[in-house]
Amino acid sequence: METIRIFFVVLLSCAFSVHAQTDDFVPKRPLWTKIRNFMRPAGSVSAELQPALRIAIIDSFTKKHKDFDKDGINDISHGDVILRFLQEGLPDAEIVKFDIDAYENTMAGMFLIDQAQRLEAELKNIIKLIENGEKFDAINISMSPNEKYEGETTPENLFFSIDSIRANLRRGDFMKRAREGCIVLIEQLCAMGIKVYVGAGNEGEKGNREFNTLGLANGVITVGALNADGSKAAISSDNMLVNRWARSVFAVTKTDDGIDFTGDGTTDIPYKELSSIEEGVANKQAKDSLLNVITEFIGATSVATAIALVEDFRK
Ligand SMILES: [Ca+2]
Ligand SMILES: [Ca+2]
Repeated sequence: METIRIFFVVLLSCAFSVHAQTDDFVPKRPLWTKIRNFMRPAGSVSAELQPALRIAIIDSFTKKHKDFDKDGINDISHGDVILRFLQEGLPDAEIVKFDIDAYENTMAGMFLIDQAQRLEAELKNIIKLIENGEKFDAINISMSPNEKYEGETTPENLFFSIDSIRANLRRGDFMKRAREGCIVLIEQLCAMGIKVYVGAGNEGEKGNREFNTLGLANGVITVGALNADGSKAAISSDNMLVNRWARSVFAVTKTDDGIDFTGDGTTDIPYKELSSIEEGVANKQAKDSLLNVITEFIGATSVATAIALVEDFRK
């Protein structure tokens, strides 16, 4: 194989050295395009160009989710909130976004209507990229396609019911089958040595009647949420699948030009991106007008998931 590749490299460089002056050379000769694509499949990045640390984040990036200025209009997507924690925690990492909203208004979107179906599609995309030579060290999945506890299964014995729960998922409707599909793909990624982080889910205050099915995958890191003082957060799901706990609650404060929601004092969303602030309003005015209405803190297992990943990869 290597010999064939070297042969093509030589062949290709000869071809380009002869025809380099002809701008439209490649488009008029699709054969060369085919050879070039063989040499470097679409989407691949050569190993020497890749940064030391490469993280995938699968989340919702198109739909706005969080309303910071409490005017009833959301200001930022769920994915962008989580992304910010990863970027600040691992400033040297390359973080690649996989947007589950991207299927909206597409042909695929007609079939991928459930969140787990979209997640399954993105996990398949990541595996394809890896097969094409891309590297990922970790995957952040701050999503929880939940299932209800059934029969004798409780948070305290959930671990021992994994086989029977998964058998039920396989026999279930398209949404249940997508959950099992995600579990299989996550196990495949874990077996490649990639650390996959999923949130435990936010079922704590609701009585832990549901659990995140992604936590059923062998090798996955399922993260529960802690308060700032290290105690378990009431909102966090808590069950036998949770094998990691991380801080999830961070104060939201005002900076000179926006809002800091990661607790480090740097701006994470500028005032001008908040829905209540009209463009052109001075920062000072924006700051004052938000004085009493701003959300006080942010926190859920989705944040804890990113924090656990950051803690594990921070040098
Ligand atoms: Ca708003
Ligand atoms: Ca910040």
